[in-house]
Amino acid sequence: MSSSAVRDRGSARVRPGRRAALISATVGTVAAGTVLALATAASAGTTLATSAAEKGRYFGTAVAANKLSDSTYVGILNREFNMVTPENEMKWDATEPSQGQFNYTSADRIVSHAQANGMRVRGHALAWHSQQPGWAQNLSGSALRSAMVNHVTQVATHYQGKIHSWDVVNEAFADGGNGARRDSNLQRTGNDWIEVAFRAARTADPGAKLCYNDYNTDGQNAKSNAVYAMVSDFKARGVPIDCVGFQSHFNSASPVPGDYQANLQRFANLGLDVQITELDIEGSGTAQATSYATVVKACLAVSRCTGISVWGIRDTDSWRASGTPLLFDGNGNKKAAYTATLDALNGGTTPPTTVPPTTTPPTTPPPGAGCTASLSLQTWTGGFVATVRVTAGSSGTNGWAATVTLPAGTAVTNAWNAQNSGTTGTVRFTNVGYNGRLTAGQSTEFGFQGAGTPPSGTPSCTAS
Ligand code: 9MR
Repeated sequence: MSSSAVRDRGSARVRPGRRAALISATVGTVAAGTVLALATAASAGTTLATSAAEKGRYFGTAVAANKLSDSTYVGILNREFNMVTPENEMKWDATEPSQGQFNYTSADRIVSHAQANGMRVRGHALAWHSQQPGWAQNLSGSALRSAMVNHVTQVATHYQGKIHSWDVVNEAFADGGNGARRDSNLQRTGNDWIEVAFRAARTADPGAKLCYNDYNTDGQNAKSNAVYAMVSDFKARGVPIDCVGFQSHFNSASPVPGDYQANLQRFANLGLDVQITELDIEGSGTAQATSYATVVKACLAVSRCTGISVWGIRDTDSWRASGTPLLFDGNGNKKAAYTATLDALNGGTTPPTTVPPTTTPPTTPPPGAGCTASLSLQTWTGGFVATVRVTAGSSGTNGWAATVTLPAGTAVTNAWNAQNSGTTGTVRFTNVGYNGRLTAGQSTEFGFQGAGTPPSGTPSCTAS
């Protein structure tokens, strides 16, 4: 039976909005999660939320508080989604318009609506260079740093226990090819501003998942490599981070990258969740629908991709309305993109990965070999990021060292998941504390960034 037939039958049985009301009335004070589970069971596979829930994921949308009085909008919201992200209402300019004076009116409205309807909330965003109130824009140095920490603490405390995931820091890396941090007043307070924000958020709301969120990081490129390096470093040093958000704003100039799934997977392999946080895809018809299906299938194929949120409900609700990038048209009708998304959620022919690839035996290692290493590169003019995959031979390893020979004039500028001795010529990378011990055939990856010409050839590997 086609999923649209299932959908039609489901709709005929009971209108979803009424079903939600009935369940809420029946269970009364039962926890919100339980309400969600019951609603899921009653409407399996007929809405985005229920289909995603069957795959262990959420399906969310950005919500604008001023649209909660629009009955068409709210009807779709309540029927189709089980996660909401306030589109602008939790940003710094909205929540702290004057220093130390917090205003949660609009954001609270969205949170209340979510709680009343069994939806979870993604908080967005605690620290960001954009949409700062004027007073913060005019601060710098230690005054700005203190104001930022206070803001994170106050807002995360206000919503403590109500937020599934927080975008603690948003868009902190620059576009372009050098993998640098974005210049901003926050960045100028010191490179550690990001980890300081994460630590403050953890203290304020230990139950919320803490995410780093960005755009143009959806495929493997210099920007996503730089985020990857930061997250690796955070994990190695115990900075509290639980998830990475991939905004996934796509159009013809910036389509869904071919390595989208692989990119989600490599972040998941660092031992945290990945989330698709602001999905929209400009276009129409089959092409748009196919792209949506690609994104959904990629998430379903990555076991730690825990949910997908679109950036608005109807095309007319979008920040890019002229690109008609969403799942419902301006009248609230389901588009082809909606059907493709629902079908992809219901398809699930790709089973979730239950074993992270870092522990999956790769192709058979040479018998008796201590370890082998392979190199992959992302390059740009004047620089590169190298990812080295170390695979243990038949005896496993207690530790390993991989040696890479760099061309003259090339230098390592940064390394993660390994310790380098030297930066030029023949550079030896040894394991760090958590990735030296590999069982036979097991792999791990480390990376380094370099200035100059990338290395060629296969790194050598020795095991101890
Ligand atoms: O959708 C948001 C739009 O209403 C605002 O005017 C805009 C202002 O910066 O922010 C939009 O949301 C952005 C989100 O907060 C962060 N990622 C990019 C989104 C689109 O610009």
